[in-house]
Amino acid sequence: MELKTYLAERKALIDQALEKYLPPVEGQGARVTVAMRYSLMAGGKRLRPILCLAAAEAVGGNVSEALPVACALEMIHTYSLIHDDLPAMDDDDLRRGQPTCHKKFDEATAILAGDGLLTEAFVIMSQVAQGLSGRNAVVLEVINLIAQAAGYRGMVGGQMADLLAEGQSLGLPQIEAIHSLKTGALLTAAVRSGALLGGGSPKAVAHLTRYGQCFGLAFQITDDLLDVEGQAAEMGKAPGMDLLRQKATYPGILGVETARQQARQLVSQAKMELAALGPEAEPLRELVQYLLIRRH
Ligand code: GRG
Repeated sequence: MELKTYLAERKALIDQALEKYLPPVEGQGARVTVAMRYSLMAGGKRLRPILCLAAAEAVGGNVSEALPVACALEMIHTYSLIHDDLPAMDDDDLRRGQPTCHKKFDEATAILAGDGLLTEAFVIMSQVAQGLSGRNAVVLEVINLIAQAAGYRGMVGGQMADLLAEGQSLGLPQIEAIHSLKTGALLTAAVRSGALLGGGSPKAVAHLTRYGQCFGLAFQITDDLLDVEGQAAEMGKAPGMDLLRQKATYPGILGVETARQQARQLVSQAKMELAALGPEAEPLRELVQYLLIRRH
């Protein structure tokens, strides 16, 4: 399997579906829908929707049935990036290689664009139940787990803890707790929701959930490493910001080499979780391996 081609094909599929789900950019309140489109279509990796589709595929499920939820996950992720970039939070000027939403528009519009994407995600997911007749209980479980992962029990809670921790010296367990909420929860929810929508057995769903947790932590460690070693042109944002903001990071606590070793360990743990699955799980194997060489 050629991962580069797989990623490009999946990204195209997701971008096409997102186009369909985006609200029209005319009429009352058009400014907010223009801003929603601007940030959503600014060119992210589409990692969360790709993971969701790959997990559905890994358990023999139908990719097209998981596609609406995959798009909803990308909307929730984009909302979190828009709000994270605001002056009240990370105060960033660049995201995905382009001016952040509040720089391109203004702060109020950026807040509303984030709110608009978050709520639209739930419109899309609740409509899935109407399309998958007879599987409403599964869809409801998926909506519930994504809501929990995005909210104060997950990403929002992790973001709060991360902001409060700025300038403090944290230990490894505290960093791990913050990141498993801030970054890991939505990534894990993406994998778990795909496995559920794909009709995975409870055992397969449990394996894939643990895969998602390892993926989430490995993703955060490699994100921290990129902040130390990455190139602005490849990352679409400035490196070195964690140090500047006195953020607690894995390389900051462990050193670059040990952090890299930790990421490798998590990647092999994630792959072990896939051992019970067949060749349909190959994209998930390749995706987690890719974390170790990613440059953005
Ligand atoms: C504002 C509720 C709220 C939460 C913000 C996701 C997040 C929480 C903050 C983003 C800060 C950050 C850079 C975290 C590190 C991991 C991360 C989420 C990176 C960005 O995700 P990618 O690499 O981005 O998947 P693309 O642009 O490819 O979608």
